[in-house]
Amino acid sequence: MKMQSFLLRIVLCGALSCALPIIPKTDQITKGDEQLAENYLHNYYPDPEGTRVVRSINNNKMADKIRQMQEFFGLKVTGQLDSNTLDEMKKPRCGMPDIGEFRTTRTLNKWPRNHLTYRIQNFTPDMDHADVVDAIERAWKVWSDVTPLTFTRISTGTEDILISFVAGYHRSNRFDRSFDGYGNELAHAFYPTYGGDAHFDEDEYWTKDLKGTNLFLVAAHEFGHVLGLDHSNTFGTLMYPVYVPSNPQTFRLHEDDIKRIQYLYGQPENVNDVNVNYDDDQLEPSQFTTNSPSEEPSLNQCDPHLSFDAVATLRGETLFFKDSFMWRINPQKGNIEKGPTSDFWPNLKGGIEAAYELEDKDVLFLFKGQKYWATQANIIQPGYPKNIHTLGFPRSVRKIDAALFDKETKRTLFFSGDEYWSYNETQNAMEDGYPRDISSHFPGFSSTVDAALQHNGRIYLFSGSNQYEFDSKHRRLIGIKRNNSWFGCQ
Ligand SMILES: *[C@@H]1O[C@H](CO)[C@@H](O)[C@H](O)[C@H]1NC(C)=O
Ligand SMILES: CC(=O)N[C@H]1CO[C@H](CO)[C@@H](O)[C@@H]1O
Ligand SMILES: [Zn+2]
Ligand SMILES: [Zn+2]
Repeated sequence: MKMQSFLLRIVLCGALSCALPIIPKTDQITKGDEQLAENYLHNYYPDPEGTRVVRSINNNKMADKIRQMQEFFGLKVTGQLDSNTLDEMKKPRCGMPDIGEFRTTRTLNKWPRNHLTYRIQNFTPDMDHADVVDAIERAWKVWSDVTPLTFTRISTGTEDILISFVAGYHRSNRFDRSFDGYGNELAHAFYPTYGGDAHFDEDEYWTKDLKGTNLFLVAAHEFGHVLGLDHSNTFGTLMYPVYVPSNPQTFRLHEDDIKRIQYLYGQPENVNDVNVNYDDDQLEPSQFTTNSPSEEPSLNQCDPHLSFDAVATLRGETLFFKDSFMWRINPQKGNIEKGPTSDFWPNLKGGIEAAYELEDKDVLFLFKGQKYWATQANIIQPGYPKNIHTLGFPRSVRKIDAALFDKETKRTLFFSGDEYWSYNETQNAMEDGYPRDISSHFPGFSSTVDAALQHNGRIYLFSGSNQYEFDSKHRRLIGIKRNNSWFGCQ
């Protein structure tokens, strides 16, 4: 019997209380473990729609979530609740998700000003007041040391950030939340757009040292969320979701956390004051450092020589990909946002080479080398990445340069080298008679395509810093444009 169906049997039997097969002791999964895993994945690996995936009902989806979680923590990716995975799930951690919709809805991911106030609403009986105040102050200092931000404690008036100790079910301005008693979830916080408050589970035993849960360490992490950071999968960073007890006296912020917070707020005003002599050799490179926000200043959307790697629509916005960054243009709001691709898809590390959206299915496809992903907003769909050859490309095709979905004819065009293919999305098959020569079917175009888009009855082929605009029905060249009007540049 394959392991997967074996596990499925255990689960179904557990639910229906039929006779259990003999389970090897090491892999024994109790009903409690199952429930814990279900809650864990629901909370930290949420579905965009917020639907709960129940293991016994939807085993495939559950296995996909387990895989996502295993990938995040660098565990062996099995899609099964093995003992290492369960052990990881039982560790005390932060209540914020490791992946999730919150990334897409976060239109404003930082505070609009640098001087912020906070109020400590109540105190934990576990510690002296003065020790609580001290731990909170030092937790803010972790972030103010490396940014131009300042944090001032107030006891009356309207604060920016409210800090509370609460147990069990509680309400906060817009959300009902529940803490889970002692252990597991220790605290959670709200991103700047959601008010920026921080809640600590009163059912923990909070301490200034490591006898209980160290308040300073947890607060410093939560304040990272309050400032707009999400979780890092690099062990050793402050924004790693699991609580790792370490000496609070010798605490040093990880290079990765520094890069990410400075990406949002910049460096402190007086850089000389900062003691950031980190030994680079000892730091593991992470997904976020590979995405290197430091490249950012060199990418100016109004640079007339700028070229793009991929262009696609997504839910009414237009996305332009370049290296590890992307711009999102929202025509309704008229605003342009720029950020690391990893803000949206932490596992993709940028380098997207082609992209297209199927609006009807609300799916965006992203291509990189021989792999491609289907994503719904920022959630990578189960079963991906797949190999591009499953789409019907010959082995000689090593990568896709560009893709577009032509809404008029309901087919997807893929460009690679000097040829293009037409794919029938209804049949899920390449159409006969392809590949064709790009230059003979897009008269006037004699180059390779970097990025492609269909928009308002026009096909745009991007090549270098030029855009070739075609009438999508007749493939008539309307014009060659070298303009950044997509970005409203002067
Ligand atoms: C795609 O396939 C379907 C089903 O065979 C067919 O009805 C449709 O016309 C095809 N679309 C294109 C654009 O060829
Ligand atoms: C002034 C000008 O030519 N603007 C065009 C620039 O490119 C976009 C997209 O191709 C067009 O929509 C503009 O009309
Ligand atoms: Zn967290
Ligand atoms: Zn709360």
